[in-house]
Order: sequence, then C-alpha cells, then structure tokens
Amino acid sequence: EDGYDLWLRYPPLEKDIRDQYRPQLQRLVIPKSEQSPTLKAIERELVRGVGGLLERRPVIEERISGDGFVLVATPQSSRDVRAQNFPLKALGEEGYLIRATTIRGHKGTVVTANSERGLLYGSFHLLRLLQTRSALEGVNIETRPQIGLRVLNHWDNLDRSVERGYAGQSIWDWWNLPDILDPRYTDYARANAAIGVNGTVLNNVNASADSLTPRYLAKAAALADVFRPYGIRVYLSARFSAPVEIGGLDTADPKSSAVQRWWNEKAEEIYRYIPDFGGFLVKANSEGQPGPQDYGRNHAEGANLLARALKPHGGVVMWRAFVYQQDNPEDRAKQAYSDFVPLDGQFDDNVIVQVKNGPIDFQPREPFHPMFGAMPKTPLMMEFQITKEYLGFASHLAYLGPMYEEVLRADTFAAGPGSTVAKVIDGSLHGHRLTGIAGVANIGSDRDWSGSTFNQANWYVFGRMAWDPRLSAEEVARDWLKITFSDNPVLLETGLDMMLASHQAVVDYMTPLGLAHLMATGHHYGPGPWVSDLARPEWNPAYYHRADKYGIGFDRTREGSNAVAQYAPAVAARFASRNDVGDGLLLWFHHLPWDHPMPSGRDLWQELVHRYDRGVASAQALQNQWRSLEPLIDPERFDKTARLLAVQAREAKWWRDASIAYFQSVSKRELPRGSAKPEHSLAYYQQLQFPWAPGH
Ligand code: BDP
Repeated sequence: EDGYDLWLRYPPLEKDIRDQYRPQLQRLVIPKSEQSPTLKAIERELVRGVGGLLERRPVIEERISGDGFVLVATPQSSRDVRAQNFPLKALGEEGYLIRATTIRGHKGTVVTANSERGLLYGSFHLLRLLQTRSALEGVNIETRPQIGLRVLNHWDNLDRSVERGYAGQSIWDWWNLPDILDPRYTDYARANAAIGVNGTVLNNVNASADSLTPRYLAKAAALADVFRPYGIRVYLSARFSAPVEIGGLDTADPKSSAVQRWWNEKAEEIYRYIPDFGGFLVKANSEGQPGPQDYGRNHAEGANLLARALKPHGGVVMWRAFVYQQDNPEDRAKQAYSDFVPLDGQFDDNVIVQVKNGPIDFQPREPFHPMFGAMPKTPLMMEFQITKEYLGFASHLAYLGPMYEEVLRADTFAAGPGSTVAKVIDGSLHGHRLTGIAGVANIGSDRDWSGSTFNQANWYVFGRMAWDPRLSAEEVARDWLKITFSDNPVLLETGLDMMLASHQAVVDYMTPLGLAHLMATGHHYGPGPWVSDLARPEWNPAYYHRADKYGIGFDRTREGSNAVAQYAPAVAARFASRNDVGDGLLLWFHHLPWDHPMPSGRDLWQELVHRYDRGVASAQALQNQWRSLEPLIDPERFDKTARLLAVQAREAKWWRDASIAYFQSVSKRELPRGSAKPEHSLAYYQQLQFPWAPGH
C-alpha cells in the first residue's frame, strides 16, 4: 500500500459483502457498435474493479443472458435500454442514470446516459457504490454535473519543476514526450474521470511561450490522446506576449492586426494537433506577467483577443482575475474587483473569468471574493488551490473540504438571500451556460501522487464538489475514508473527526481570528509576522496584521479601506459589524484594541493566544488519534502519515511560539495564565532560514 492507487483501489471486500454482491454482478454487458476507446476504458475498469473487489471476474456478454447483469449502454447502443424509456433528457451530455431493473425477465443493473462520457462517469460511480459498500438493490441514481468545466490547473514548468508543488517533479515528462508515454498518464486520467474532472491545464500560469511552439504542441497532443477516452480535455496557459517571443512581432497589442492574425493562426495550428483542445488559461498583468495593460488596453480587450482566435474552434478563454498592483497601496484585497467589475458585459461569450476563492491569495481562511455575484453579465469560475501553499505544503494534514464548503455556501446576497457562491459559479444565479471551477493541482511524481495519503483527499473532494457543489465535506470525506482505508466504524469515526477538524487546526496555529499572510518570505511555509522590509508594501505580513502597541487587524470598514463596500449591502453590513462578522474573519475586517472584549469573556489578546494554543492542541490531537488507528491500517501508510503528523505537531508549536513571541513584543502584554512561554526568543525565530524550501 504505497498510495499509488488513489481511489482506484479494488482490494477484495469483506467476505459477507462480497457474497452479497457476487450474484448481482455476474455479467457485464457493454454493446460496442464500433471500436470506441471510451467503451474499452469502461470495460477495462469494470473488469478490474468488480474483479478485484469481488475476487471474481464478471463474464463479458454481448446480450443479457441471465440475472446479475450490469448493462452499460446508451439508448442508441442498446435496444434493451431503448425499450425501458429512461428519463435521460435532463441528464445532459455528462450525466448518467444507474438503476436496478428487470429486463426480459432478468434482474440486474443498468448504467445509462446520453453519451459515452456519461457511461464512463456512471461506471465509476457504480464502482464507488461497491467500494463504499452501498446496496445495489433498488438502486436509482440520477445525476449530472452542476458545473461545466471542471479542471485542474497544473502550475508545472517545462523543466519539470512545479510552482508551489510539494510532491516531487511534474508528472509531465516533457523531455521524453511525445515518444514515451508514462503509464501514469493513463492512471491520472482514470483517477480524474472517477471524480468527474473533465479538463486539465498542463502548464504553469506563469507560462513560457515555448509551450505554444510546435515542438511542445506535439507533446501536449500526445497527452490529449491519452486523456481523450476519459473525457478529459487539454488546455494550455498562454503567455500574452507570445507573439513577440515566439512570433517575431514587435508588439502583443490586442489592437494590432498582426497580433490578431498571429493568434488566429496559432489557434488553427493548435487545433491541427489537438482537435478538441479546450482553450487558454491566462494570467495577465499580474505579478510581472505581460498583459493588455502594457499597451493601454484593459482585461476584456486582452481576453477577447484570444477568445476570437479560439471561437471558430469551440475553445474558451479562462482569464484570471488574480491581479494586484503596486499603485494600489491602500488595500490589495480591493484590486481585482476594481479592475474587473467595471468591465462586466464587455467580455466575449467564450470568456470565463477565473476568480480565486478569496480576495487575497489562498490564505488559510478568507472571506469569499467580492467579485462573486458582482458581475452578473460575465461567467465567473472558481479557482481553489488544492496544493497547500499556505497551509503547510504537503507536510501538514489539512482536509480542504470544509474550506471549499464554506466558500461555496457563502451567501453573496447578489440577488437577495440564497445567492450562494455555488449558484454564481454553476450559472444558475445569472443564467450562464458557460460555467467552471478550477483546482490548482497537488499532483507530482511522488509515488503517492500528492505527497501524503491525506492530501489525496483534497484532490478527491475538489472533483466531487466540482460535480456537485452542494455536497458536504463530511459525506465526501466518509466516502474517501472507506475507499482509501476501510469501512471499519472506529476508523471512520476517528478519521472523520481528524479530517473535519484539520483545516480549522491549521487556521488556529497559523492565522487565527481572520489574520492572513503571516508567512515568512520566499517559502510561505513558516511564520514571519515580523517581516516588513520587502519592496512592495503588500508583500509584507506587517501590512496585513497592522499590529502595534494598541491593537491588531486590518480595518476594511468605512473608516478604513472600505473593502466591505465591494460586497452586497447585507453582506457588507455583517462584515462591517464587529459583533456580527464572526470571529473567523474578525481581524480581516477590523482593527481592534488588544483589550477588545470577545464573546468568550477573554479580551482580544488573550483570545489570540488561546487560538494559537488551541491550534497546537488540535495538531497534537491529530497525532494521537492517528496513533489509535494503528491496528486498523497497513504499516506503510500508517507510518508515513504518523511521521508527517509528528512534523505537523512540532511545527504547529513553532508557528504558535514564533507568532506569540512576535505579537507579545508588539502588544507588551502578559501571557494569560496557563499559557506557556515561547520556547525560544523572538530573535531565534527571526533568524531561521529555509533557502531550499520546495516549490519555488
Ligand atoms: C500565488 C503564488 C504564486 C502564483 C500566484 C498566482 O505564490 O506562485 O504564481 O499565486 O496564482 O499564490 O498566479
């Protein structure tokens, strides 16, 4: 058990369960009118999955000949399915139906859909039913994805380094592509198809123009060929200045006809390599990347340039809203909204604007981004980070399900109560057909893909919530635990406790009470709340916490930066109120005196220390809980996880001690009784250096 199998683990189920399933899954009927690679993939997966879980290979049949069949077919490919008249209309291109039924006197299960892709997703769901020991009798599942583009963003460079990647090198072996096709590519596609991911952006948003050269297009095309049977489209991050860098032009100005021609021809070329190419992801005028503003044009003009090149081929542009500039020193949290909201209505219809979940940058906790709900005429897609750049890299356990859930369920009030972020991105709030969600991948060449077993759960929950943003973090975690380990009730109870507590634990020991961006320079791993010497003000932790002798926090109310005004009035009023904002975001929106009374009866200073202590205690608890599971888990995965949890417990204390040492030096307050002094002096924590931290 080295973790390679992810949620495609098919070890034999417990004997009594196997015995129940066997008669129900004796024969596999997959009519294949032609040589369809997707149908072949389905057959391979079902044979492997059912065969493994039940320790008995199903027989493959052309037609149903007895009880215990699994019929996987569309109405076009099977007369038996046609005759049943299943209600497939509402399932769209990717949805599916799984139903227990009787056909010509034989009892069995049907997986049906309007397309082979639907059959693929349905087949993986059927396997999930077995993996989670769910009953097949009377099964009746109808589902379709709520969001159209469900994509991973790989921040992978052509030299195989991964920006903010903590699980080895890039899985794309660019040098040896297209000739050598690592079997991992197929397993990657299987793993994604199993959770409904249908797109992948292969290269870093800080893109090299080389990815658009013929040499690299051939490599991307080879990957696209592997992924296609699994319903996964390939996208590329495009560098806005590519016409200059690889096109020999002297400008990348969207208004230049030479530039327009260049992109049109580039798009034609790409579609010759990859006929179903998905489109471009673009980071422009952000953190030094080139963009339309270099030529006095706005984001819409930049996005539309690329959109028009892709339009004839059916491609889309995912244009990122992650922008902040030096000339907006007042409040970085406000910039994306200020730049983009005035452009609402100016984007072409194959542009979707990709917005990070919060207004700053993947911090352990942020409020939802104020752009959600504020651009009714523009489709907006969510960008979550799966890799944990600001949550302890691959080392710390932080199950992100609760964080995703918190954001998706947040109410923007854009069209009255109930206007959740989920409804913005699934298109239902403002009637958009183009919808999307992206996750910055945590995948690398490590044997277990994500650097730890529990990190796999973050990839998993991203996919599941992308399909259905209304799922709860808890139900997904329960499925994942069953599939990854077993359905032992003790394991499930403890595992769920651990997973559901882990994100808040990290928030508590890193950035409690709505603090953010307290990480040290360069590595984003350890504490550096004292840092205040970086060139740009908004790169410094001190800019974010604003702590001094009198108090702490960022005033974003009307008296401060007034960032609250970017939210709908009901939300703005809540965020602007010290009493209603809730302690999770208190210091995000308010600068308060150290003796500000908290609902707990403590004052703010004591509460801050208490949260750090609580975070350390939770990290310790994770370690102890895991230890109690030793008899229930295979030694390999148990041991690696135990070692990582020991690292986390130690580093939670480092975070707590360093942060308290610093904040105490500023607040000049006594530690509350019972709270231990930091182990070392502030100077000790300040001089720690990590020049070789991964993921730069
Ligand atoms: C920040 C990362 C940086 C990314 C940037 C982005 O530190 O490496 O390039 O986001 O999303 O979180 O573009």
